Amino acid sequence: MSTRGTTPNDTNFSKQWGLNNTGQTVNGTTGTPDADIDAPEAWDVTTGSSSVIVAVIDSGVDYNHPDLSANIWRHIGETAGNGIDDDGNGFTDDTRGWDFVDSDNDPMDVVGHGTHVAGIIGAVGNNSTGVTGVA
Ligand SMILES: [Ca+2]
Ligand SMILES: [Ca+2]
Ligand SMILES: [Ca+2]
Ligand SMILES: [Ca+2]
Repeated sequence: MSTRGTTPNDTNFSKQWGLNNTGQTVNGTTGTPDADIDAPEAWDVTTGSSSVIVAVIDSGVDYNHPDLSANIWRHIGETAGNGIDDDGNGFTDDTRGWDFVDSDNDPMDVVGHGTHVAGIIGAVGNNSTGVTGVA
């Protein structure tokens, strides 16, 4: 049980069984109480830090998603759109990561899975919108 009651105000948080399962009904199915990762209890300790960078290797990410864009990593060592690999890491203009399928600098998600995974990790929490990420 969360002692400080750290729960976010995101509109769909109550549907996120994996984070906090109180036996609530989601889409007609009743959950199993406490079959979750005890996220509110963890958030009593910390809600994460913007200094922690998490890489998601998946189908890409919708970096413009309204519940993700504020938390999307930006490569400060790379100048966008100048056609130069400014930081010398082998990838030109990789300001948001790299698309290894198309070999370009636009990792926009084409199927949605990567965006879903990124949201589980880093959707903006407590912004009265959508879901909340673990961090
Ligand atoms: Ca729990
Ligand atoms: Ca680069
Ligand atoms: Ca560049
Ligand atoms: Ca949110």
